[in-house]
Order: sequence, then structure tokens, then C-alpha cells
Amino acid sequence: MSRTVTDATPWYEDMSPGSGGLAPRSWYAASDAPRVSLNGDWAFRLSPDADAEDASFAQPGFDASAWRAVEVPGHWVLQGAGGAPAYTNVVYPFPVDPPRVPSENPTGDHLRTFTLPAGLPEGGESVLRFDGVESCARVWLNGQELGDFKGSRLPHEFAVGDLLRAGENVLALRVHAWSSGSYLEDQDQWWLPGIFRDVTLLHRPQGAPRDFFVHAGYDHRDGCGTLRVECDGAEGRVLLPELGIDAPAGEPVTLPVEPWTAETPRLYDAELVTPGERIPLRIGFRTVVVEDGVIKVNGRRLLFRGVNRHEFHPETGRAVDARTMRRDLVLMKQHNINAVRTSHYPPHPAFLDLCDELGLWVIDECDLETHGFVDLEWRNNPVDDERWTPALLDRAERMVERDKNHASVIIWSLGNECGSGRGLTAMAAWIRGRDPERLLHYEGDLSCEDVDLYSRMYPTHAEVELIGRRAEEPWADAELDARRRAMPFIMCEYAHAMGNGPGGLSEYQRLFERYERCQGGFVWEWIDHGFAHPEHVFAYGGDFGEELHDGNFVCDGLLFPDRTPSPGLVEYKKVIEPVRIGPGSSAGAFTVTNGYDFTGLGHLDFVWSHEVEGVLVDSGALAVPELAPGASAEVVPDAAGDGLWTVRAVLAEDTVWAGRGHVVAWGQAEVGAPAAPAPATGARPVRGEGVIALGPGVFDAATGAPVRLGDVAVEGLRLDVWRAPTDNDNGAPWQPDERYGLRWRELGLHRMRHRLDAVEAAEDALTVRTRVAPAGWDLGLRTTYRWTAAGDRLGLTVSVVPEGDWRVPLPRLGIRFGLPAAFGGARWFGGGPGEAYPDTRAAAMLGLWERDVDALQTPYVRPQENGARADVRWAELTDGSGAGLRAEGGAPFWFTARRWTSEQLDAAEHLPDQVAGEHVWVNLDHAVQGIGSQSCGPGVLPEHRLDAAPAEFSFVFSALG
Ligand code: IPT
Repeated sequence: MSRTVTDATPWYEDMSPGSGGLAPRSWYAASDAPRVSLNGDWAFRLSPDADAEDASFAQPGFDASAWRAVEVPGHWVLQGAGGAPAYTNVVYPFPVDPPRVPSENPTGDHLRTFTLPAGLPEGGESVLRFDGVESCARVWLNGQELGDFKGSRLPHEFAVGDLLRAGENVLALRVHAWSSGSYLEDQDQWWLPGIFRDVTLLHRPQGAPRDFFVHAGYDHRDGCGTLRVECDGAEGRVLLPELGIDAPAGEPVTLPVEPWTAETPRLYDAELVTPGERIPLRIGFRTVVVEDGVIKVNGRRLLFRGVNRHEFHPETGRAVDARTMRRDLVLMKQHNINAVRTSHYPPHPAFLDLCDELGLWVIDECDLETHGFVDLEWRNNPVDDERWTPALLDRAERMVERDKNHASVIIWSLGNECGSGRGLTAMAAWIRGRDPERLLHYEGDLSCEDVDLYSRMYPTHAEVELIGRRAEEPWADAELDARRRAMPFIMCEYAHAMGNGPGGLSEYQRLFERYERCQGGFVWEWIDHGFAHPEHVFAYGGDFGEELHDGNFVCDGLLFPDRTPSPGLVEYKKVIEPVRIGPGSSAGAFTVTNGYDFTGLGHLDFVWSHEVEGVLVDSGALAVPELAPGASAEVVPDAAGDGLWTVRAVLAEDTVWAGRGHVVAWGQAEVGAPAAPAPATGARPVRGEGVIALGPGVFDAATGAPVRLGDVAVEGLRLDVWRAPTDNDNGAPWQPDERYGLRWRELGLHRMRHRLDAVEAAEDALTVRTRVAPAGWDLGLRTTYRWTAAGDRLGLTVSVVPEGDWRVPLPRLGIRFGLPAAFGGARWFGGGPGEAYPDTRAAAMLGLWERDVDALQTPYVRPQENGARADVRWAELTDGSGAGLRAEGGAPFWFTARRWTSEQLDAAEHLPDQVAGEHVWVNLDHAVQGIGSQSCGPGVLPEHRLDAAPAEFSFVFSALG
């Protein structure tokens, strides 16, 4: 059908939030009022634009037998029903002309019939609820239009009046991919149209409340809670049998209670009883305030060990099932995470029930982002245009009304990356009026005029330190400056977890622990949004042929898309562990510090173990005295001896999120000096035909390169400085720090030439002199390999002297060589089990580890440098029979092994591009460059930079088997 262009704006392009719907109210999972889920298969028809088809499909009797089916909740673009996901970070994927959207506006007509269950009570009203539809919908029941709405991740309800019929009912929705609402939903994620949350028909019996508001505060001075449940539209009583409460709604009841915190998520089962409906409540008593410039809950300062969570599932997008929601929270709890920012929209409402139950502090964020206006210097930004204010207020109301009864929600956030403007101020004013008992957050307005917290994204450590001292750069307006300076500080985003990283977590944590104003932060972000893909394993931006896209910037989570924890999550768990265990004042002693905000350590058992060279000598329980939050004690295991001592704090009992024995925190101490390798000197090089033999080593006489060590063939052993740049090496264009990943490539560190200057077989050593340098530049690394031997041991000392003007750090400094592919079993004594780099090594535990080479790889969705093991004393690579090679370091080294070269890794764009070859490539590095967080944050801290400087390092090799 052709569209007649008139002056009338179609509903999906006007700025209004919608029409015909009910006022927002609380969401609750169940009550005794009947409800019917309308999830399941719906008939579906896709049209290329908004007016391609008329709306006759909504009429009863319409024949949709030729339509295909889609599953609700779901996104049609993920169900083979036409169209594809599209990813942009900031930029709008359509011309910016608010509130107009493109004519090419994929439109999904959704249709289903349903029969009312028998025995629905007479009287009352019925309500249709849509928990989430992107980007907008127009709704018909039995051919009658109910209305339309925008606000994708917010609930919308319609009274169905007398439209319901005893027999078959027809529910029809027309959903457009684009609407004026799209301008308000420019979050950094996939654009995914569809009915992606539940559809429910709810019976509202006569005498049921229209809404209710639970207020449950806690006074830490007297240990009393005060419960008051406002009930709107019905008489109600509040029953809380465990506390003996049976009181009229609206009346406060004060009595001694156990408070709710994220550490102790104590919920009381209660009920709101009205003439028409009994509604189960789960009450958590807690009070949140800003006092003396810090956020306090129940009178105590808390520290956010948080993450930003988008809703994501690699198959179903933002349609996230209940199991997955719980899985996310269980994983968070298991990794010591205590807070979630629901970036950047209210999550599925059931998620907040789970946060109440498992114990997470929540910043609930409104479905609002207009980031794409930033490159237009914020011209026509909807949040600063009165005409949009009703839409903004509607969003604020829908969030607050829906989620107001959760103990876990302690902060409301106005949205993300919207710049600043009057609309935000109006939202803040409304929220304060409606719910003065929670704090207000919005990062985008540095003046902090409308909010209770000073919040920032990705500041450097140095700036956080200044802020911690309340000594940040002054704001132009003295009054606002004073107000902000008195505020608590959080980082609503920090530590960008894109690819390998984030680096620098430990250093941030130290600042949080040092400055009371710094109350922690929320790592960006929880999960990689990579879609399961037949060819690429996981797809990212551009893989669906998008015209505009932001590549793998959508894969920046602590979990891989399939929810496997990445090394970043393991590191975060260690950095934020709520108990600090470290070496004590004397050998063998440990200091234990309670880092919880509220609880003692009674729920933990402490266990020590004593190992020598990786072999367990003994272990036992460690008595730790009761410690209040913040308190420390020194404890000593009841055994002694040289070697490695490890103390673990483990759960003493099963919890809902982990079993007894789950490790919460650990620390290590070494007693005595670790054994250094015996020197390998004394043997003489012997010249043969085209080769030089030295101890167990055989060298090419012309190049001086080793070709064999015992029976093991060695390929291409030489200095290596290259690594496949990580996303953090490559950095983001808007970061002030230098983008070393790009500079390295410009310099040609990936194509270094190795000039041979001399092969000298002398009395006691074979010395090979070289210069390693990239074409086109006058800088290089003078590199000398000095080989020695004793018996069946071969020693190598490498000296490196930089020449020229090295202004960039080196990616790595060490040797690399190939072994036959059969040597695919790795064993090492050092940090493990997972990967580590200089600024991501807190979680590397010293010990004896064993892994297949394949299992040493970290499957970053976009392949990049990965898999180094820190602090390695020795490493072995063996085949199935035990034959192989052992390398001991003159000093601890970094150990990496993979079935492809760094160059091949660098060329790979998706996981399957990595193809195992004839060799296992081994890097033994004297030093490696840190990781940082520059893909959207600060670069590598100076102390973790590998500046080019003269260096010498050594290894001793021996053949095994
Ligand atoms: C910040 C956004 O808030 C977040 O949604 C995400 O895009 C993140 O960056 C990067 O992955 S905004 C950034 C310009 C600081």
C-alpha cells in the first residue's frame, strides 16, 4: 500500500508515550487473582514498512493460516522470521530527525487467539499486560483497538472492559522496529524488535487494590524496622505472621527485626489482604541515606562491588528466561559481586525478585538514552525539549511504580548518556516526590544538580584518588561545586571488560578501600553480547551485513556469550573478595581482614594447606577469631616448614548460590626461597656437518638456531616482541592515552626482521649475535643469545639492548619457538590456573598446574592475545608418552603456548579463524605489557608498562622422557 503523506503524524512518530493504557502500578509475580499467560506461539507477518499492510488482520475471522509462527517472548529477527539484528553503540542507525523515523520501518503483525479458562470469577475487570515490546505497539482485542505504547523495556497495561468473550478471543499487536521512542532508546546494544517479554491477561477482581507501596525501613540505632504498606483502591490488611503483624494497610508498625542487606538478604514473608485479592509480599527492612558525604545502608557505609548488566542471551537476545536470570545472579554471588546496575533500562521484573532473594544492591535505571545526539553537539536532544517531557516522565513513572517494592533497589537512575536537560530535571523531581526513600543517580550531568551521588564513567586512577580526597577539579558554579564535593562517589561504569582485561582492577580497589568517599563501582559489563552463529561461533556487529555498526564493541563482558566466566571475572572475584588474607608479620603467619560491610566471618571456614613444589604436604583447619567488618587478626597454621602456604576462606554451609566449601577468598605466602635452577655451564660446542652440538642441543651452524633438543625438534627459536593486539591495546578513539596497539602496527612490530651478525662457537658457549628490527625504521633491538650446557641441560641467556628512539612500550619481550604438534600437554609451576598479565594477575594462584594446550586458550569472541600464565618457575610440554621439553626460568617468566602463531591469531576475526597447525608455538617471556582498560577507559598504568630498556634473561632447557 502506498502511504499518503499528510500533516497528521502517525502515532508511532509522535512524541507521546502512548494512549489508551492504564496508569502504571507495581509488578508482582503472583497473587490469588487468576491470570493467563499469553506467551507461546503467535502468528506473525513481517512487512517492510509501517503502512505496507492495513490493520484488517486485527479483526476476528482474519485468516492468518499463511502466516508463520514466532515465539513470544522473542525477537522476530532472531527467529528466522525476516530481518536481522543490528548493532550500533552511539550512532543512530537512521537519519536523526526527531521524532521522525525511516519509511523502511520493519513491522511485525502479531496475532494469537486464546480461550478464557473456565471458572473465571464474575465481575471485576481484566487487564492485558505487556512487560516489554520493542519499539512500540498498537493493540487490538477482538477487533477493538485498546491503544498504543512506546517505552520498550517498561510494562504497559490496558483494561479490556467488556471485550473478553467466553469462547475464542483474538489479540493482535502491530509492532514497528522504529518509533519516536527509538530516539530515547539509543543504548549500546543490538537493535532487536519484537514482543520480548511476557504477555499476560490478569483478572482484577472486585475489591482488589489498584496498587500498593511497601515501605520497610530499619533503624540501626534500636534495631527496629517500621513497616507501612500503602494500599490504593481497596481496604487492606497487612499480615506478617513471623513478626506477629496483622495491621491495617497504611498504618506503620514498628518492632525489632533482622535487617535486609545484600550480604544478609533477610526477607519476611507477608501478605496484603484486600476484599478482592491476597497478594504475597516479601519484605526486606533497610534504610538508605547519604550521611556525612557517604551512602549508608542501615547506618553503615557500603562498598559497591558491582557490574553493569544488560539483558542478553546468545540465542534469544533480550528475551531472557527465568533460569538464565537466576544463573546470572548465582554467578555474580559466586564471584563476590554485590551490586548490579540494570544498564540501561529496567530489567525483566522477575530479576528484581531474585535480587531481593539472593542479595544484590540494585541501581535500577530508566529506559532512556539519547547518546546519538552527542556527535550533533546535543542539538535537538529530546531530554532538553519540553515536548518530550511527557514521554520522559512516563518512563520514570513506569519504572518507579513497577519496581518500588523491592528491598534490593536502593537507587533510581534517570538513564544513561543523555547529556543534560530539563526533561531529566522533571524526572528527578517526580521521582523525589513519589519515592523520597531512595537515592537518585544520573551520571551525565556533571553538575549533579538533580542527583544524590557524584557518579562517573571510566575515570583514571589518578582522578579517582583526587575525588577520594574531595580534591577534584572545581566546578564553575561555586554552590554546585560545594554540593557535589560533599557527595559520595561511585563509578557507574569502570574497567571496560572488552576482550582481554580489564587491567588495573586491583589499583582501583585499593582506592575504594582507602577513601571512604569512593564507594566502589560497576564494571562494564556483565556479558558479551555475541550471538550464537553457525559460521562464526559468536557473531558481533557487522556480521549481519549492517550498513553502520560498531563491530565487537558489543562483546565487552566478564562472561563470554555462553555465560562461561572469562579470566576478567575470575580476576574481579579475587580483587573484590570480602576477606583479605595475606602474609602476616612472621614467616608462616597470615593476616585475615574482614572486608564485609555488615557481617562477621561466622559463615566461613578457614583452611590452610602446605605444598612443596606443588605437592600437598599437609592441610588443616585454621581458627580465625570473630572479626567485625573492617577488623583484622593475625593467625598461624598449626604446622610449619618451607614451601607454599595457602589459606582459603570457604562457605561453612550451603547457600542458595553456592555449596559448602565454595572458595570466597584466599591468600598465599611462601616460606623459604624457591629453588633456582642449577646453572648449565661447562660443556663445549662441537662443530659437525652443518651443525653445532652443545650438550643435548643441536644447532644450525649457519644461523646458530637450535634445531633439536635431545629428541625434540625445535623450530624458529628467536626473540619475540609481538602480540596480537588486544581490544585494550587498540584503544578507543576518544581516549587521551596513546593507542599502542595501533602504534605497534605502524612501527611494524608484527614483521620484525632478524639480522644475523655472528655465530661464535667458543670454549664454553655458542653465542649468536643479531639485530631485531622492523623495516622502514631506524630503531631495533640488539639481541645476543648465549647457549651453554651441562650434561643433558641446555642454558640460554638472552641479552637485549634497544637502539634508537623507542617511544612505545614493547608488547612482550621473550623468546618464541615451535615444537611438534604432538607436544600438546602443558604442566607448569607458577601462577594459574587461568591467564594473567601484569595488571590482571591478582587471581593467579601459585601452584602446580596441568592443562592441554587447547585449554590454555581464552576464547575471546574476537581473537586476540591471551593465555599467558604469570610467575612461572618452570614449564613442560609433553606428548602422550611423557616425552617433551622442560624450561626452567632464571627468574619467574610468562608462559604461553598455542597451536597457531601470534600473526595467525592477529589475523583471526572470529574463533573458527584460528586453525591448529603443525606446531605448538611457545612463548617464554621475560616481561609483557600490561592490559589496561583503554578500549573505553584509561590505558596501562606506568608501573605495568613494558618500556624498551636493556634486559637480560635466561632459561635452562632439558628434554623429557
Ligand atoms: C559507555 C556507555 O554508557 C555504555 O553503554 C557502553 O557503551 C560503554 O560506554 C562502552 O562499552 S559511554 C562511553 C562513551 C564512555
